[in-house]
Amino acid sequence: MSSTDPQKHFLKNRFRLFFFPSFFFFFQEKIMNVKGKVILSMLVVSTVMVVFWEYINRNPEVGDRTQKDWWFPSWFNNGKRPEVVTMTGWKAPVVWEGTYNRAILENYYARQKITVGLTVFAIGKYIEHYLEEFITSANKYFMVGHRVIFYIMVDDVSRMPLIELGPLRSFKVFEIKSEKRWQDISMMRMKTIAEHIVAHIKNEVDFLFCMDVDQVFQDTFGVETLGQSVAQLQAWWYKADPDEFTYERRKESAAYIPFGQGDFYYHAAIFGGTPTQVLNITQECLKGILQDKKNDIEAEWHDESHLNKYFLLNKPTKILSPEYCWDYHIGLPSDIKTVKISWQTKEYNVVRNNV
Ligand code: 5GW
Ligand code: MN
Repeated sequence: MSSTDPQKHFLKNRFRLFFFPSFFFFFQEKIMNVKGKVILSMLVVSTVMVVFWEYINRNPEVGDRTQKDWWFPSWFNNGKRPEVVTMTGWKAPVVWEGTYNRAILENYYARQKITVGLTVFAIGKYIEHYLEEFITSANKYFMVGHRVIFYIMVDDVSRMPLIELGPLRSFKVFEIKSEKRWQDISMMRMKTIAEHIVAHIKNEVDFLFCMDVDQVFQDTFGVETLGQSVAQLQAWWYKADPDEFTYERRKESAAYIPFGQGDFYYHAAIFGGTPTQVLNITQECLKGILQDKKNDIEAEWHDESHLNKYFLLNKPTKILSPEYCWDYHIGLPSDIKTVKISWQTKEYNVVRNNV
């Protein structure tokens, strides 16, 4: 797995490119003996080789981030998206269709031999209602060509649907006890995910995503989504002003975000990152949830309110555009080029029998 700092990497390349050639030109007239020429040409050749080697092994995301300064040919920065926000104020990429080069990224991550985990919960009627379609579509579109482990949490393993997975895919099923209230089913996922990361997931995967089950993969959800700490833009709010967001606005809640603050409204249906980062996300959200319980308050949008508070304080290193989790009830505006995951219709009367 790579931990290259793209910024440092970039400066290093610049130094090599600009410093060495000027050095050669300055001494060109003085060093005219054969020995000098040989050394000089060896230096030139080795410099060219080093630059070439660095070019081959560069972090593929550098090209996406340093849009103006990059000295490689502009054909590398293919297809930008000027009509949408593709970079945050803290310089994290917002991944939209057309802002990445999949072939280069695939090549890079294939050499890292990564394993990606995906946690999903199906409790009660959600097993029959959503699980099979979620896993079947994930099998087809999630990180194709890379090792994937699905972590499936159900309240009754005997009702697990039979699903045949493709090569490089495997799954682990865990039986967890159901919470009485649906709000708690949703919120206590944070606790279960944290426990499983500590117990085994941290040793099994390089990256981990956590997703709602009531959605279906429609198109490639690939390595362009990988990062240290990854958040998903909520489809209904991606163009709204932060003061309109449905953040928790009561001071008494741990999820409180005052008006005038906030970057984006993140969707709790998808978040991810490295196991260490996801552990921190889930532990911090759980802390907030438990503190609220102690103070007899519940955030307006439950775990999602706490996740939004977390990402306000700990900025995500990558954000996924609403193309990654789209609700067709909005329609299909031109911003949305390819829908990678779509929401399932909410049939609350069918699936929600508990209060
Ligand atoms: C049931 C009734 C109301 C709300 C949630 C549930 C519920 C959620 C459930 O009965 N079983 C279950 O497994 N869940 C898990 O929590 C699913 O993984 C689900 O995707 C996640 C969040 O609940 P959602 O998807 O119903 O919530 P929203 O915010 O997408 O409407
Ligand atoms: Mn959902």
